[in-house]
Amino acid sequence: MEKTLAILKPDCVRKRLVGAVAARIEEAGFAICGMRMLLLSQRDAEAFYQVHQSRPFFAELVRFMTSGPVVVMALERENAVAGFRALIGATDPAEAAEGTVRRDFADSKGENIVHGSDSVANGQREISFFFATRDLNERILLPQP
Ligand code: 3AN
Repeated sequence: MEKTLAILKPDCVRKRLVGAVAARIEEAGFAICGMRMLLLSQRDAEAFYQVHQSRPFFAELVRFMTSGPVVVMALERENAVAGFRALIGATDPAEAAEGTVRRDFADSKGENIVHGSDSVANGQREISFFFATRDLNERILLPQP
């Protein structure tokens, strides 16, 4: 089954929206196979967002992502990567479709509540950045809805 990585960003935790966002994730049919809360170090944030290192917003992105705890989730569903990006909406909440997580909860392009992997290959890479294989509960171990 396809997997994707979600990060509930520091703004999501600060606004006490972890439960609301997790509910939307589960309502959209995703199984949570792994979940933990952690504070990203500067080094981890730089490594995780390495592809963006030459972008003008890189320093701001790293500063924000290390500004408080995040919740990382490994999610599983058919078409998980595209389905999750549809659920969260466009990067800029002003451009995100109605009913999406970012449209409803995010303040700006930078502080946009949630991260979702942008391809299946990146999803696998990003999940292994945060989770050991033994920490992932495959869907077969989770009760079906
Ligand atoms: P997405 O998270 O929707 O895939 P990307 O890959 O374009 O968006 O950007 C990665 C992250 O960088 C975004 N989640 C966002 O928080 C941040 N970001 C993107 N554009 C900007 C910007 N103009 N200013 C500040 N942060 C930005």
